[in-house]
Amino acid sequence: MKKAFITGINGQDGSYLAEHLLNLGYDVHGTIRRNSVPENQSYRLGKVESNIHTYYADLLDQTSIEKLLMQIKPDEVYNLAAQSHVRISFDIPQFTVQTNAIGVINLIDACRRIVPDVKFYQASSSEMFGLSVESDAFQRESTIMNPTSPYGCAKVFGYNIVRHYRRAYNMHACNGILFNHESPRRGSNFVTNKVVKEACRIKLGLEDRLELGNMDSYRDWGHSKDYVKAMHLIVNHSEAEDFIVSTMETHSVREMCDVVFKYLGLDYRDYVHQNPIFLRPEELPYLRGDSSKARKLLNWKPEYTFEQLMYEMCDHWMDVFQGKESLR
Ligand code: NAP
Ligand code: F7E
Repeated sequence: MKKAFITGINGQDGSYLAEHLLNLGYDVHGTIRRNSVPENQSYRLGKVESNIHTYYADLLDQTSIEKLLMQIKPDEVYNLAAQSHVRISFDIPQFTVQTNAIGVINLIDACRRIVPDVKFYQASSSEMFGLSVESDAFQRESTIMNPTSPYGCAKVFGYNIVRHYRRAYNMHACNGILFNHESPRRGSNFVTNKVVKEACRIKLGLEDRLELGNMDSYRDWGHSKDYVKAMHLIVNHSEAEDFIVSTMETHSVREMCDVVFKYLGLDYRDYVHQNPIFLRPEELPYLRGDSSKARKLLNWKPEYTFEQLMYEMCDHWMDVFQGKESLR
């Protein structure tokens, strides 16, 4: 039985990855951070919590990481732990850089010393590309990185240190450069879940307005369930390499509002207002990933369309607000 170790297992991706790896027959281990309120911390793991092993650890606490690597001796390590909110990275830049950059070297160096043959996956991000777009309006593996946030800058360090350890120490270390991916389990301060949740409340008469920041930025939005399958394929590819994972489509925040509100029988223009408080000091205006390499070498492609993703999120929140909650 192969052993997988997932940092940030109670996050959106960690929970879907745990389910996917269990289905593939893995023994699944993962880390959770200590929180003063333990209730609900593992709610995303509801379906699988009794079938996995969870431990308190923090990427910034080297001893906690080393102890677990020595104890578990995993075959595969998925580093998903991060301060993952781009706007909040402007508020807490040093914590973001500590976790998203220094945290990666803490973990990969511990792997080099304790489990040098491990297959290592780093959760890299399209946010690393920032302002760079190719002339055909895509970002791909060869696109120059020009990040626009503390989050993006820190992820560029993580990406580079993983490539360095691959070359310097011959480690099987890979980056998945994932474009935005969402689900009913997405944190509700990311734009998709914020829009869906508030639109459902408006539909049910519980709310009458929704305030957003920049509605004219474009994102390549996929489903987390599809993307965790790519993580497993990336790390198990014969060569340790870096791969873009994306839908190859892009939509503006405004278009996303239109799709969500229309599905609920509403017109977003009647409810959505801009509030500058949600604008960012520097914006990343446009993302569209070229995932041809992953599609060709890994035989991966997303199953969800953009509309199916948004409809699933709407159905989830309508169920929640009507007392029929189910973990999706
Ligand atoms: P998420 O839901 O925010 O999960 C992040 C996890 O990391 C949480 O369990 C969090 O714990 C944990 N964490 C935060 N700081 C930590 C620290 N210092 N030590 C240990 N654990 C820590 O994010 P996600 O959407 O699942 O994303 C997973 C990874 O993919 C992240 O690295 C993210 O940056 C990256 N990524 C995400 C996307 C996307 O669109 N979702 C795209 C590209 C890359 P708490 O809940 O206790 O904070
Ligand atoms: O913003 C705009 C905002 O916070 C998307 C993370 O998973 O993907 C994610 O980062 C867009 C931006 O995600 C609001 O300005 C407008 O242009 O949902 P988001 P993100 O910043 O793209 C990347 C790939 C990651 O790696 C990250 O971990 O929507 N926007 N109004 C808003 N965004 C938010 N959050 N709230 C608003 O009210």
